[in-house]
Order: sequence, then structure tokens, then C-alpha cells
Amino acid sequence: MSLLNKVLQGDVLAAAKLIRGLEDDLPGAVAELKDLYLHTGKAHIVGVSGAPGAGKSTLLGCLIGAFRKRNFKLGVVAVDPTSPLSGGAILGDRLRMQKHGEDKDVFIRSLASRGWKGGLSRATVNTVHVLDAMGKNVIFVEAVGSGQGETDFARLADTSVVVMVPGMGDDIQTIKAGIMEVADIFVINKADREGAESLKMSLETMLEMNPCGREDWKPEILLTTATEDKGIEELTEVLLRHQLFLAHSGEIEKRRRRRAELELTMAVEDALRRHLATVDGCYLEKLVDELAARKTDPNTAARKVIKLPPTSPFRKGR
Ligand SMILES: Nc1nc2c(ncn2[C@@H]2O[C@H](COP(=O)(O)OP(=O)(O)OP(=O)(O)O)[C@@H](O)[C@H]2O)c(=O)[nH]1
Ligand SMILES: [Mg+2]
Repeated sequence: MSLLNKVLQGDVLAAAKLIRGLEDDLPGAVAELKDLYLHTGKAHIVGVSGAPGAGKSTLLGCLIGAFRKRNFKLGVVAVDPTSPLSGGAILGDRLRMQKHGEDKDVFIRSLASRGWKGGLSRATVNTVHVLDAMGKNVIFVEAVGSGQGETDFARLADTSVVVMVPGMGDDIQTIKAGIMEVADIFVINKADREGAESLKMSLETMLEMNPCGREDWKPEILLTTATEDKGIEELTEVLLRHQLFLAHSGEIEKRRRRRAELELTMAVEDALRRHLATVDGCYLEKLVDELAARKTDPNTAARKVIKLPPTSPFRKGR
């Protein structure tokens, strides 16, 4: 049986092999992705982002339990930022979620942050595709939030969950405007700590001031204490409710289109980078010399490299 067929039947070893191959950019694995992609688009993708140590992995450990009780098949992708702040997160994530390690309907994969842009890399997206093709119903993607990348990350998800914690000083100021627009659900974790209620109130005020043009889904704010499994049932219900909302409102099609657009952009960028790597070094040197000597300009030179016609000075170039 081909690797693809094995993956389609939910074979864990085949999926792990394919994911590894995609991470290492092996031509065979990349070729499999072409056919695999046609079998994706069924899973509900839930992005979970938040500051390092906010409790995302602990929360996911609880959510896995809650969704398994409802008989969902689950995939989890954790992106390890390999930052000194949360060094060894991969091991930590494994430990926090390992009680589900024996369950064949839960597939957990941690990815290193190679090519990491605030949570989104092609390896992340590809891993989600593999899990989707395996027949997982819900795929959680955990990533540390960091500015710009965070909104891209949210564009990968059907439902975007932002995890916050009380008592981090000027919490509200640290929420970037972009996040307010993309978060569907706010989770205030570590609600056993002081300040959870006041953080919730500030968030509510902020959401009222920035409705972000959304009338049909008002972002939910939930309090959880992941270490005590508290608030998890409520969060699970809201996640399921959001999934229903997406389906009934037609919003899911919009989001999937947005994701397709993001993937196209990423693939084009990747293709350009690969193309640049194949361009003859002497030719590039020659262009650099010309630039340094001011015989040409960077735009014109770049267009030569990617074989686009030069832009006309009076027409808007694309
Ligand atoms: N007091 C308290 N501690 C918690 C809670 N949830 C998680 N923690 C603790 O917070 C620490 C970080 O939890 P993680 O689940 O690793 O957090 P994370 O957001 O996944 O961290 P990174 O992946 O490194 O960004 C651990 O020591 C947890 O035990 C909670 O609700 N209350
Ligand atoms: Mg984690």
C-alpha cells in the first residue's frame, strides 16, 4: 500500500514518516502532498495562541480529554519556539499531554521552529494537512503568539483561541489590535490567580469599544484553571458552538478561502526563494556589481532574476 493510502487510513507510523519527510523537504514527501491535499479540508482547525507559559499545553491536555469523551478523533500540532524562555517546551508538551499518548485516536506532533514566523511555517501547515487527511475531526495547533505572525496564525485556523493570564501587569496594553480582530474565543487561564475577573472586565470593555464589525459572533471570554481541569467543559461547549456557527453562517467558506489565499502566498514566496537558490551565482554577482555601481536599481534587477518584464514608470506595477 502506498504511503498516501496508509495515511488516509489513519496509519500513525505512515503519517509520522510523511510529516518528517515534509519537515526535511524530501522530494518524495513533497510529491505525496500533491495528492494528499485533495483529501483535506474536512477537519475543524483550532488555533491556540498566547504568551509563553500561559498554559496552552496544559489546557490542550484537558481539551483532548473533553473531546475524546465526545468521541472526536484528534490531532495536536505544537510549535516549539525554542526560545530560552520556554526552552525544552517540546519535552514539556509531551509530558503534559502524554496521558493521551496511548490513545490511537489522538496524534500529537511537536515541530521545531525552523522557518518559524510567529507560529506559522509551511511545516505547520503541512502537518495540519496530514492530520486532516488521516481523518482527524479536530486539529489543535498550539503556538506562542508574537505580533505579526499571530494574525497569520489565526488565518490558518477555523477557530482562533487566545490564551491570556491574569497578573501580568498591563495585560490589556499587550493585546495587539490585530488579535482583537482575529480571536473568536479568549481564555483567561490560571484563573486561580488574582486578577482574572478584572482582566475579564477589561477585555469586555475593550471588545465593546472595538466590535471589529462582527455582529454575528461576539468573542467569548472564558475563565479556566487548566491544572485543576476547571472551566474545560464550558470551553469545549463554546468551541463546539463556534464550529456550528461557522457552518450555519457560511463563515467557514470565507475562512477556508482566506486560508487558501495565505497558503498560495506562502507557496509563491517559497517558490521564489527556491528559484533564487538556483540562479547562477556569476549572474547574481554581475547584478550586484551593477547595483553597487548604480548602473541599475534593485527593483529592475529583481525583476530580471525572476524573469518579469521591467515595470513601466508611469503605470502602476504589480
Ligand atoms: N496556577 C496555574 N498554573 C498553571 C495553570 N495552567 C498551567 N499552569 C502552569 O503553567 C506552566 C506553563 O504551562 P504550559 O502548559 O507549559 O504553558 P504553555 O503556554 O504551553 O507554555 P509554552 O508552550 O512554553 O509557551 C506549567 O508549570 C503549568 O503547570 C493554571 O490554570 N493555574
Ligand atoms: Mg506549550
